[in-house]
Amino acid sequence: MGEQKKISIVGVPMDLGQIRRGVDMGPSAMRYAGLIEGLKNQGFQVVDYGDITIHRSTNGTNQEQKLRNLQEVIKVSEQLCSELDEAIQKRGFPLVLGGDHSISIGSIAGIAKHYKNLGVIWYDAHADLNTAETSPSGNIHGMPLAINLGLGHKLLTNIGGYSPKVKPENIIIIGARSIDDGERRLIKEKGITVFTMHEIDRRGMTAVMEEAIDYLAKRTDGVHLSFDLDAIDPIYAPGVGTPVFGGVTYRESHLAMELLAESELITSAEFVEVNPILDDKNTTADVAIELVASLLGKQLL
Ligand code: NNH
Ligand code: MN
Ligand code: MN
Ligand code: MN
Repeated sequence: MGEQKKISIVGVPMDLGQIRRGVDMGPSAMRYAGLIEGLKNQGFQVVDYGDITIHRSTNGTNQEQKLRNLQEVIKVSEQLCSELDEAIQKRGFPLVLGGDHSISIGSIAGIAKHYKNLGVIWYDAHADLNTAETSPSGNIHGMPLAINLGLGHKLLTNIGGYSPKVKPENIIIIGARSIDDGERRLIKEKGITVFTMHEIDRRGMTAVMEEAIDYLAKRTDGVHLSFDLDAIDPIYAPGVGTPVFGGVTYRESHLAMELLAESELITSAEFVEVNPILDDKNTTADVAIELVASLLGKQLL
């Protein structure tokens, strides 16, 4: 092997985008599972930037029902945005560890400014396309994809000082099986490509991934993978805040990561919603780091 490839890891122990505690322990759970050692054994140079500091308001202010913990989420997003901007300038492959999915607001803000036409693969049981108006929960972790499209509260869409971060035609959602009414409307209106569980069942993961890869390879100059562990069936990944049955299997997810590795399409990634408190041992973090390894080219032989 020639020059050693560098991976820049940033942990975001964020749980303010939803209401179940414990997802803030996601970065520790993945490190504890052996993420760093595994990547080093795979031949990577690993730079761990550690975790971003999350400031919580102790008096419970900002509990605005429609955008829970808005001010705190903004702060974390700005900080993550500049950390990733810096990591990319230092030529590392950004690997972000969540934290709930609201962290994607800051990560994509930091990453998208380095591309003219960033593609995004949103691997998730949910579409995360709500705004304050359509959200059934007020939880910001159900909104990051809309925010990255420039839809939602101005202070969130303008993280990093620009908006939008991604074009609707550069987004592919994979694994969806819980979509809210407002999200369904937005998907149709914007023409966002969604491979729901129906397409995965019917056509198989290989066909779905090949189509996604082919499509994004032709039209983007970089692709961010946003991997929500709740995309995987809770039988295999029980440690998530909003489990939805009937999900992608462990094997199918490995296959998806292997196909992405082979394509050399992915230029940054995040693994989110790992909640060790809700888990069976540390199973979900174990699964997550195995998937990271596959995404980054680990092979059996
Ligand atoms: N769609 C619901 C909401 O907006 C649930 C979102 N939960 C997630 N998204 N875990 O990935 O509140
Ligand atoms: Mn820059
Ligand atoms: Mn999500
Ligand atoms: Mn989800």
